Amino acid sequence: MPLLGLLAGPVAGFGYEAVSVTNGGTIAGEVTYDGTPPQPESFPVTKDEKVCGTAPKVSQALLVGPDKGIQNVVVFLPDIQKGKAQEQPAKHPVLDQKQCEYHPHIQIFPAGSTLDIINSDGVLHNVKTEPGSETSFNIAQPKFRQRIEKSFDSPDIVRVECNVHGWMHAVLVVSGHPYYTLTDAHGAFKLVDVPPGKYTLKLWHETLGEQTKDVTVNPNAEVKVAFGFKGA
Ligand SMILES: [Cu+2]
Repeated sequence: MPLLGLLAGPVAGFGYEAVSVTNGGTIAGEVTYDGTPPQPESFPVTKDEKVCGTAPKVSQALLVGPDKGIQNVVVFLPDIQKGKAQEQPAKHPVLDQKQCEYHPHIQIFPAGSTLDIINSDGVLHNVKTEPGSETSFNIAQPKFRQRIEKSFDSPDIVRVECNVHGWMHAVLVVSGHPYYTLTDAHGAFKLVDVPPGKYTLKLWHETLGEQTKDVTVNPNAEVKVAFGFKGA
């Protein structure tokens, strides 16, 4: 609804103000798994084997490295009011369905983006998000429909699944400002150019849940924060 978007003003809104950041600090840290991580779930391919392949699909939901670092944890500052401007990407972000898996499994893009949902497989997929939210939709994407465009106007964390291939899961993180990141393969993260001040730092993981910690960012300094998620 472009008209509504126009009336509501710039998407960069959400109570967030872009300013030039001088003497910004860094929040750096690690997220580790406390205990022995479970083996990733594995799902047999039960249809469309010619395209999906015959090897079982291994869940990407919980990735724990040899050093116990947890990859793909969303790390962000939920309450930040001002900071550097959020850049809109030059190209549409893409969610590709290839060999009956989503690529990438998880991604962050700014609110106001249009996501290109691509069907590279030439089989029927169904792209479904959680019901009951502004970002809820449920679209069949037959083999001849190679691209669907979907706009995401508000910050959110959106789970995507395919009802045709039950193992397919993805996460879209729609950011309201640039202070969002994902942990790397070692569970490490860094948020830079944060205006000095006190913040709540939030973590979100698709199976482990959420955690928060209070952090104080000092000018031109790095604050270190460690998080642990306990195994079930
Ligand atoms: Cu599918």
